[in-house]
Amino acid sequence: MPLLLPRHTPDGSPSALVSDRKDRSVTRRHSSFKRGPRPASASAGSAPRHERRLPSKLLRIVVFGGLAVLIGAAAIALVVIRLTPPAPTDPAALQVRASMDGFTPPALAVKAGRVIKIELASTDTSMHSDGGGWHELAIDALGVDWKVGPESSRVFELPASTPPGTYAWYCDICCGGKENPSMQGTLTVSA
Ligand SMILES: [Cu+2]
Repeated sequence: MPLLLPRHTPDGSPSALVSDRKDRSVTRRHSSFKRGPRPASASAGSAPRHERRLPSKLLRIVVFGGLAVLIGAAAIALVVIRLTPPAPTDPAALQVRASMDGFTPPALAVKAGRVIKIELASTDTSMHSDGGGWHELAIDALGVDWKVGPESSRVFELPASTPPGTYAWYCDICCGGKENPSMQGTLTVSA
């Protein structure tokens, strides 16, 4: 009887206790592994990594952002420089700007009986493979063939004796020649 009772009850409980103790020790070890050394090493190792990564990321963002801003500013500057005509040398002259995009303005209207001064400017640079930035204002009917170099201007004159009429002008240097509609314009001389 006494043998049976201890066998039965201690058989279950001691083993259970042992197993419990083992489990606790295991969980302790586990927890000690999880909460103890691991987090310490992980936090010690990963936190500085994060701190190291953040500045490098910021640096990349700053560098790439700066490069993007610089490239954008350079592109805008190039466009502005290209679109900015040379300053008129003769404010009294009619201003005509020529570029690969055409003439600005594409039409002029003047009164007959007086000298017509026209300042022709090229806003294109010499880097243009088509014509090298040179443009022309030619009016066959008047024997006019004015030419201007890249990023420069010249003042030309039509005599006061120019008869009233509508004269087509063209540039035959660039953009496929005088057949290109954008390289054409009209001078109207009214009586
Ligand atoms: Cu032209």
